[in-house]
Amino acid sequence: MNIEEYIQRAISLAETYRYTAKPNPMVGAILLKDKTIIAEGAHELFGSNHAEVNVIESAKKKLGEKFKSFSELTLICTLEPCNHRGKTPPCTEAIINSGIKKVIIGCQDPNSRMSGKSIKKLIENNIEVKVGFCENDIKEQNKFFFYKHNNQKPYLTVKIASSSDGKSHYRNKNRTYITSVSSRDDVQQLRAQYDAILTGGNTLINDNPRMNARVNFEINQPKKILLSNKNNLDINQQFFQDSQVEIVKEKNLETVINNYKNKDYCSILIEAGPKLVNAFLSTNLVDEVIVYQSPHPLGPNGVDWFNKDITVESLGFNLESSYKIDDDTKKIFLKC
Ligand code: AOF
Ligand code: ZN
Repeated sequence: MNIEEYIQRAISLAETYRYTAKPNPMVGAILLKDKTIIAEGAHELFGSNHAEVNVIESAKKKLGEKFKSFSELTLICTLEPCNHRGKTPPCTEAIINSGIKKVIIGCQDPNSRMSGKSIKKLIENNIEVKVGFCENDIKEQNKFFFYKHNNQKPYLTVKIASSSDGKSHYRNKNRTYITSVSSRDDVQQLRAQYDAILTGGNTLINDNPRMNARVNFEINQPKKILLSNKNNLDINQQFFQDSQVEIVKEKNLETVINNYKNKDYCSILIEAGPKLVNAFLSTNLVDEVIVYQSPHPLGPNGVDWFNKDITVESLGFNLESSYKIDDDTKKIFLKC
């Protein structure tokens, strides 16, 4: 196997933990003696050991049996090891202390706290470092993480369910189901990918939503962000029952989103009614719009998503893909 093949293997190890590592990046690591894999590891769970620590710990069990000293081994890792004391101690320290003398890194960490600094630290400690293998795959795997650190803001997606005549719900009526059961299942998978779900006070009152991801695999549930300055919130509502809810009273949406610049949120899914959705779409903050479109109309008692003559395209988005989910159509639009 060549370096790229080992990195690809480490990318696959990392992928297993897509839903539990977030909002941290998925990272995989391998320890090699010559061409033999001695140990493998990944960042499995947000807040717990990083990949490098896991692989070193796993290799320690084979010390004396498969190798005599860590100086014989090469560490392969998909992302530049961290150099900070966050939820866990710095990986650079663990690498230096282990005695490893060669490190091969897929891609530099875009997080400004590491970005190149960890590589420098390893080199200063007489470790041979090679960087830059399968970078595009690593960036693609950690799309939201790279976006957040490169743009200083979380990736924002607006999701709406629309009737064939462009309506959101019936006037004066609680909760309208517009799309099929399969589309609603797809929304659960979508939610599972995001670090937070943002909604507004009206949706909370009208729909009594849970706004969690109901999927049949283990995930780090998205946090909930409620934009509302209502003082009479009913905290017994199911919305408040599971994952952590942050109530935000600030009205300026740029300020709201800017507040997440230094927080552990790389992606936010906005699921709200026409008022809040249009407010977001009139800013420059939204990166993606997903429309689940039903073939059925709501008619004159329905409330429009957009004012007359406004379409998602006219708001500055291009259709990226479109496909059927039962009789519904899922359309994904990206910012031009
Ligand atoms: C690594 N190996 O497996 C991962 C890294 O809050 P913490 O302590 O978990 O640190 C999170 C940051 O560490 C994250 O923003 C990213 O820069 C880096 N992730 N680094 O050495 C890993 N997951
Ligand atoms: Zn680390």
